[in-house]
Amino acid sequence: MSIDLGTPSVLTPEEAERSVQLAAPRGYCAGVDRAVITVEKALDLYGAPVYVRKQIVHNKHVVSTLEDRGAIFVEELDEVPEGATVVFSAHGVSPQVHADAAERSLKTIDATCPLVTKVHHEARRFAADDYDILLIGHEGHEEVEGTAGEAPEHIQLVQSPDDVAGIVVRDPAKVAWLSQTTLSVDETMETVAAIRERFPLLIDPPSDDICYATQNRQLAVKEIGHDADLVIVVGSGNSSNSVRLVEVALEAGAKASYRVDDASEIEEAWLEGVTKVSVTSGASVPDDLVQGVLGFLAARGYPDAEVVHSAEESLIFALPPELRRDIRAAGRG
Ligand code: 2E4
Ligand code: SF4
Repeated sequence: MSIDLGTPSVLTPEEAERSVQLAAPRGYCAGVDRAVITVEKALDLYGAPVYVRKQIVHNKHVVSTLEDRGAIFVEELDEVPEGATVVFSAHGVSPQVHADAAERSLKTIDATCPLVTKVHHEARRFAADDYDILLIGHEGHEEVEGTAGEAPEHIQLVQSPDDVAGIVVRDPAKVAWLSQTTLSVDETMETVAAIRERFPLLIDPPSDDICYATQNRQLAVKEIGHDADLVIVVGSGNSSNSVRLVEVALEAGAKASYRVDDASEIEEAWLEGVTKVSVTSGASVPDDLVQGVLGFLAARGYPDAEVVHSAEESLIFALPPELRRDIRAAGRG
């Protein structure tokens, strides 16, 4: 009797050398976790629909999952019916948006990340002390609009070192800088250096504005990406921190790096001749999307991923106080 053992799988030398490294930390940060849970709990507590001003976080899968549960995402408050409940996104809003909501008798739940709120406080403090504030960030990004709205008459946007020559301030001895929370650390430091060259008395923020999660994800992608043939970053196209991870990977030495919303966007051609693949995700990305990418690689003969730990994270934020109060009042706390 002969037993069929099947065809022995013989790996080519190239296949045998293949590796996949997975960044840790990656994906959800404390502020995103809090914001997404805020919308979920608001839906449970008040019932659908719950309105959300702007995408709660910049991830199309998160948004569509919450839409399926009854959230309605709007661009501006005039799309929200009078008296309805509206959640403000993790990126923060200007005081004008709070005032508009009050005027329209909307019930508001503020899911702004506490680390964004911290930057708003810094803006108010420097403005109260009559500083000119140089806000490093990307024009049109919601976080920048919210922070700048705290003191529009004191704040001007600086996007890159190229903008520095054109800065006009009232008193070169009273200039401070702040930044968006999700920028490239290295690029921001270049911009700060250029600003400081023009204004040597420049005042720094009291603590880092680029948050711990952004910094850790950039550190992690450098570690797994500097010698990679390909770095796949999972995240949406409007997610600043996700887009930065592609740039940081390339800057660190990765031969190629692409951002995808999910595995369906990976192009087969990207894998041609690729031995070492590294994978990470932005702060607004649910991990099942990353697992989908690993599954895609496994189906093409890549081995299980090795998780590379670059930093430990344990921060958790309490839910917005206005939501906690309503949860308690409903006897669900
Ligand atoms: C709020 C502040 O700012 P970015 O475009 O990276 O936002 P995203 O929603 O992708 O990430 C979460 C977040 C939210 C980051 N900082
Ligand atoms: Fe907050 Fe940082 Fe997460 Fe943004 S990336 S939501 S600032 S913890």
